[in-house]
Amino acid sequence: MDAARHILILGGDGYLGWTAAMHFSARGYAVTAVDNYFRREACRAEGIDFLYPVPRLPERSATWQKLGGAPITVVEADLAVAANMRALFEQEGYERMTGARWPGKPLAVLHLAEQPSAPYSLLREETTSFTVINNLGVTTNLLCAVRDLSPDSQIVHIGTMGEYGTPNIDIEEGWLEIEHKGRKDTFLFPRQASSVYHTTKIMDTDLMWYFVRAFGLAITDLMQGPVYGMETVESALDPGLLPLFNYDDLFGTVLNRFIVQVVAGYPLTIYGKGGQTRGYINIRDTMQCLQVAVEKPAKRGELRILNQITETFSVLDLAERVRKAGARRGLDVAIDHVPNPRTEAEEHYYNPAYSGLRELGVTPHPLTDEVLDGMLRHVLEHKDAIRPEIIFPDRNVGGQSRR
Ligand code: USQ
Repeated sequence: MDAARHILILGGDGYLGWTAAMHFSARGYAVTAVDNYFRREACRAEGIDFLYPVPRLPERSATWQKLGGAPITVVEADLAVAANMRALFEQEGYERMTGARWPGKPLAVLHLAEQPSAPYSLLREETTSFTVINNLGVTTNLLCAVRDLSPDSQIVHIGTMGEYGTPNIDIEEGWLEIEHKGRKDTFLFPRQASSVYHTTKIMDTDLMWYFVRAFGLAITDLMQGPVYGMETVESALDPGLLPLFNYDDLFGTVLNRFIVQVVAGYPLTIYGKGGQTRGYINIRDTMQCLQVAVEKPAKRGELRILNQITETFSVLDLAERVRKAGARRGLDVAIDHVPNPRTEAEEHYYNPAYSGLRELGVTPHPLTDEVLDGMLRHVLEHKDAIRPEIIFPDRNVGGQSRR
């Protein structure tokens, strides 16, 4: 195995992590996927099912190999425990944990091992504190392990556009030049998150920026908007390779939820006025972005920040697009404005820059009618499994009460 091409994926069981594992494996990289199954456990504890059953990593890895893929090494470990993180970067520890041969120091570490949900981070004290401790703990453990054991490994972190919030000025890609009393300097773009989850991502960026300045690490922070879709070239090969897919109010992202709602005949749940505008991205484009970040790396001593979105929509625009896509298949659904369970601006200015990844070679795939129809087709196959009661249960996730 070529040591220079080892990719370590932290959070390898997740929606993006498993999809990335196959993406890099198919392109000749030796992939190690690490996860503690937090998302599965949290969903079970909250009474949430995925849209379809998703086998655990060893089974998915076996399916991938049966279809001709190279072995994806699987590690089940909690990376908030520093010793587990460090073991991944040393031959003896790696071989003990995986039972597989050491593929060498990683060329890149994809850091996706975080609690990813804004509403879950505000559900109750326990989930708030878990989000902070887990997300910052994993990031800190990773930064220390790379600094001490593998400083040439590039870190590619999935950040979030939500770090910037919805400011009344144009959003730049990570940095802003400020002129103050006749002097100029460049700073991280002002951040103002709308949840504890998004705040942990701001804190990740601050930690990474310190480790870059102090220890010369090479880090790319990809500020991603809500992702949609489930099909990539690899996941289309077998139903057992599809990523986990949530449509509940905690872990489901808005477009994936709306598609399921149309199929279930459930009125589309627009939170509040629906003017909330975000940058969206197809899961296929997320894979391209991760690949260019790895293959055109940040330099040692650089924190490179790129905004990872394809186009912007308001929630209302999205609902209208999905409603029309459903109508073309004879699925008629109403659009409902429900009281917003979150604290966020419902009408605001939004103009982010996002040319950096295109300049590095990403070819964006916009949200076309064909893409929407492809998602509907997939979800229709699981229509009978949809549980309408998990779409919009009565719970407060950070805003005013619904009643
Ligand atoms: N929304 C609705 N109705 C719904 C669900 C969501 O109107 O049924 C609204 C939300 O209030 C929000 C927008 O749609 O204004 C996006 O919500 P979301 O749940 O799709 O996305 P968000 O909570 O922001 O988080 C997701 C991912 C997170 C990622 C983030 C990128 O879960 O990991 O960081 O998207 S961003 O939104 O740019 O911060």
